[in-house]
Amino acid sequence: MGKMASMTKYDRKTNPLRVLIMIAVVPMLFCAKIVLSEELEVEMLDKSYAPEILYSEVGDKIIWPKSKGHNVEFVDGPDSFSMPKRSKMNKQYDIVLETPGIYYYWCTPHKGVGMIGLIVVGGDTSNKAAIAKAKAFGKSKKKLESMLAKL
Ligand SMILES: [Cu+2]
Repeated sequence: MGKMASMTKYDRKTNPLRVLIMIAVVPMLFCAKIVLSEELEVEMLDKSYAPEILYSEVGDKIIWPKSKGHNVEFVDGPDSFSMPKRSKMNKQYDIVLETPGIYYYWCTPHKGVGMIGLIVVGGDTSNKAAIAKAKAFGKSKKKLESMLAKL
C-alpha cells in the first residue's frame, strides 16, 4: 500500500499531459522569437534608397546589400541611439535596431543629392520634430521635409 501511494505521487509529477504541454510549448516560444524578427532589405540604387522610408519592428534585421559607390551613414535617431560606425563603400551593411523611433541616414558621397533614408521602428514617430532639425545638405533638405510629411 505504501508503494502504491508513492507511485501516485510520482505519477502526478510526471503527468503525461504536463509533459506534452512542455514538449509543445517550449519549442513554440523559440519559434515565436524567430518568426517575429524579420529580415528587411533596402536597395542602394543610383542616387536613392529603395524603399526610402522603411517600416520595421524592434529587433528586425535591416540589410543594405552591397552596391557600388554607396554606403550607409546614420545621422540621427531616438534619444538612446548611439550612432554605429558608417558602413564601408561597396559593402553589405546589416543592423538591428532595438529602440522604437525614427532613424535618419544618408549615403556619404550622395548626401547632398537626395540619397537619404528613414527607418520607422515600432511605428513610433515621436522624435519627428528632432529629425526635422537634423542636418541635411542641398537637395536632401526638401526631400527630408517631404519624407517626414508622409509619416
Ligand atoms: Cu550613394
